[in-house]
Amino acid sequence: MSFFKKIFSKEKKETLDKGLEKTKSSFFSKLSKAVAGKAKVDDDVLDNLEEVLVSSDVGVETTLKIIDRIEERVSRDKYLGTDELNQILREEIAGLLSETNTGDETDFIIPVNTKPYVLMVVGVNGVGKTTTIGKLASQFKKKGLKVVLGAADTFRAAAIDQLQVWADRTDVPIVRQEMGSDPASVAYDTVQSGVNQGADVIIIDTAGRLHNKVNLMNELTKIKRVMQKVVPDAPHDVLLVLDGSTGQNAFEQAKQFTKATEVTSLAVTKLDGTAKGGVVIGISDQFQIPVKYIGVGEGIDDLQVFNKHEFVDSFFK
Ligand SMILES: Nc1nc2c(ncn2[C@@H]2O[C@H](COP(=O)(O)OP(=O)(O)O)[C@@H](O)[C@H]2O)c(=O)[nH]1
Ligand SMILES: [Mg+2]
Repeated sequence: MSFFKKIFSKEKKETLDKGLEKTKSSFFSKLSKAVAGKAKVDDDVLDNLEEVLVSSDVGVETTLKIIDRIEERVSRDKYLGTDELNQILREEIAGLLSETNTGDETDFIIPVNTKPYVLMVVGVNGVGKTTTIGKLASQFKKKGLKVVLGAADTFRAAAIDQLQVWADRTDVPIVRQEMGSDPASVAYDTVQSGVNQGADVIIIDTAGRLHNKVNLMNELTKIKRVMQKVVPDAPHDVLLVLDGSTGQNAFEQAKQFTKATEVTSLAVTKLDGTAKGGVVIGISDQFQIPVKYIGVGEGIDDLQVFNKHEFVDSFFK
C-alpha cells in the first residue's frame, strides 16, 4: 500500500505527538479505568469503552461504528483479552478511517494545472482562520509558490490587522481595504491583483457570523460570484476551519456551514492543549468532506497536512 512508501518527517511526527499529548493521556487513562480488573473484553468493557470514546469527542455515530466492529471480533473470539484492546482499537480506527477518502496526503500541495488556485477560508470567529491562512502562506511559499492574501473579513479592524501581521511575517502581498468595506469587493480586488501578479495561490480570509445564517450565505455566495468574474472556476477550494478544542460544537459548526455554503475541505485547529483530539476521528468518518489540515499550535509551522496513518500512528504509539 502507498502509505508504506511514504516517509514521515521526524519533525512533523514530533509536533503531532506533542500536539496530541493531552488527548492521548486523557484517552488512555480513561481506557485503563474502563478495563481495570477485567481480563477479557466483555459487555461491561464494551459499555465502558463506548463511554470513553464518546467522552473523547469521537462522536456518537463513529463510536457506535467502532463498538460494533469490536463486538464482532469479540463474538468471534470470546476470550479476547483486555491487554489486546489497544491494538484492536488501533486496527479498527485505522480501518474505519481507511474507508473515507480523507487524510491520504502527506504534503502541502495544490493541483498543478490550476493557476491561480483560489482558496476561500470560512468559519466562525476565533476558530483560527487567519492563523491557518498565515501558516498555509508560509508552507506554500516554502514550496516556491507565489501567494497573495485577501483580507475579506472586514468586520473587525483587528481581523484585517491580524492578516497583515501574517502577510508581513511570511513576506507575502496582501490586498486590504478599510474596515467595514464590502468583503466581496476585497475578494474581487485580491483575485484581480493575484492574476496581475501571476500568483499561484490566492487565499481569501472571510468573516463567519453564524448567528445570521441567511446573511452569511448571501455574503459567501456574493464573494464567490465576484471572484468568478475574474477566475471563472474560483474558488477551487472552500476550506472550513473548525476549532477542535470545542469538541461536539465543531461537528455542529460543520453541519451549519455546509448548509450555508458548499464546503470542499476542512481544517481542525487547536488540537494541542485539548483532550478533544478525538474529534478528528469522528469528523473524518462522518463528513463527506476531507479533513485536509490540522492545527497543532500557534506557531507558523504548527499546521500539518492531515494524514490518517500518521494520526493513528501517533495516537496509539
Ligand atoms: N493552540 C493553538 N492556537 C491556535 C491554533 N490555531 C489558531 N490558534 C489561536 O486561536 C486564536 C484565534 O485565531 P484566529 O486565526 O484569529 O481566528 P479567526 O477569528 O478564525 O481568524 C488565536 O489566538 C490563535 O493564535 C492552533 O492550532 N493551536
Ligand atoms: Mg481572523
